[in-house]
Amino acid sequence: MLETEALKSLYEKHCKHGFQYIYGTAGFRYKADVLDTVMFTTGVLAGLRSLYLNGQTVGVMVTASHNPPEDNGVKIVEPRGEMLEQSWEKYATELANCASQSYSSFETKLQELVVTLKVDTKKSGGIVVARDSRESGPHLVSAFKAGAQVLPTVKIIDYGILTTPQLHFLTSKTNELPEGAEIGEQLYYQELLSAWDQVTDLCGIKSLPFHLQIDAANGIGGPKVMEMLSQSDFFSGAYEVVNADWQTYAALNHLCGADFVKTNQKLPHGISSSGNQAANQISCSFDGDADRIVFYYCDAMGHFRLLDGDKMATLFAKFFQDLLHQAGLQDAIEMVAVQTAYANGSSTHHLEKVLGATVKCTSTGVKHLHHEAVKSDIGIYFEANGHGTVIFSTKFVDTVNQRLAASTQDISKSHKALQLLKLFTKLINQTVGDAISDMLAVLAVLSILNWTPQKWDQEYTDLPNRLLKVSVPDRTLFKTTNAERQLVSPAGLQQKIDVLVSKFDKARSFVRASGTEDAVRVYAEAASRAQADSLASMVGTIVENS
Ligand code: G16
Repeated sequence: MLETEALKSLYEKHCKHGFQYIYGTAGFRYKADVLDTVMFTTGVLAGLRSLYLNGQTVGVMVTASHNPPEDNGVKIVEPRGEMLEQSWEKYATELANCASQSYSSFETKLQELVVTLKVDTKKSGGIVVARDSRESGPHLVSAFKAGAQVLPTVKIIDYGILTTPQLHFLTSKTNELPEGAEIGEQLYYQELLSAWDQVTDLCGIKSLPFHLQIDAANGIGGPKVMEMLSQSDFFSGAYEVVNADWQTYAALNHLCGADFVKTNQKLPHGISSSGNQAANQISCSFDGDADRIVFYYCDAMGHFRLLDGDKMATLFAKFFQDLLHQAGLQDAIEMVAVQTAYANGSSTHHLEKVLGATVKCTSTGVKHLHHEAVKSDIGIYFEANGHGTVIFSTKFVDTVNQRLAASTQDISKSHKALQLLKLFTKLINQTVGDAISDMLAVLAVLSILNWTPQKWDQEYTDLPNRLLKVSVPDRTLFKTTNAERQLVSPAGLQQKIDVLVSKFDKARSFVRASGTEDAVRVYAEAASRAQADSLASMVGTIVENS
């Protein structure tokens, strides 16, 4: 570790005083101009994490994902590509807030962490870092790298601009592949396209049954998805990318992208309703760092129809359930669908009552969903906002491989089902929700089932719902329990919500503080559009006045 003088000089160059940080739903996320200090301390902490894990490489992504262009943020990724171990969020927050107080407080906390965590600062470690396309990114990465220099034995690889899931993927590959292996974004494209080609070959799919429009939110997903699809003959002429202006900083997530489409329940800028009415047309929106995706189309009347994270969860649940039956694995392999309180009541009902699937509910944030999903052999986790993936256990992979090795009838339905199960473990980025990989997986499933977007949508009908953002003086006063479905503070507010909910049919509403934006979110669903809107607005009003 650096000597006091060098440490102090780096600290003084990069840290400012006075701001209080909290590690939120997806890391630290604030207006970019208050982030220098926490970038610096995250550099230190990522180094400590790597050393603590015996030198395994950890990832760091500088992004504010769906937030407006002036925001930014940072999150640490575990060696296998998962979100930072939750017990370390506390250390990350403490170190940042000590640095925000004074140099001596920072130094004391750093020494304390080194001792408590028994970190040997002479050993070597590694960090891979990337950023999304925001204007503040380069400056914040410099502050981060300065922090990482505090532990000179930790080497940094800077991948420049990537999508968040690419960074997760590369972090995991760095630890998985032997030293000297060529690891870069090309590996990501090759793995996904190779899985896609094998799936489509196996199923005799020669071309995409839809014309695909991709709204890239004017974020980094645009150039990356174009780079990947341009390498595929299969996709040639089959798609169009709109809102791909990632170099105009102010355009990021503006009137477009997954969050805009999901929250406003309407088409993004650049995608027209008339073009979306045909049965062979499907559109999707990424968010700013391409870790979320929602699909949509327009019905014959030109009405917008959303196919969100809940619809993806039910699509994958049906698909994998069918494959498990065909492969004779329905009793050997356990499958779970993990949702949050935002999941539409109809989707939960469909999963449980129609598909007979096990459903779990966790707090918002993929870190919580992922944690629950890993407990099963197939863990399908999606937030309604389109953030999610499917993960497969070692038992699942071993079972499928053993059955494949024992299967001699390679033209049988069960053999093909086993092959598909195996290939989907490659097509899906299991480290984290990934717009590009989820897009391919959904397109593959629809093509295999021979489903149109309309058919997918008709599986169940969403209860009308409304999501509102309410500004309050202090969102930290809003505390929840029961997977965020009930408020425990401010006192008495939940009782008022319950009274309102009881006045509507099939109604549900909850309130929680956002962990990525300075706002409180209000969700309401009910039997009709008018009821859902009224309930959301009434709950919003009592939140504002609380
Ligand atoms: C992040 C998280 C998601 C979460 C979303 C909103 O998404 O990764 O799991 O659903 O924030 O969280 P909150 O309601 O707490 O603001 P992203 O795409 O912005 O990284």
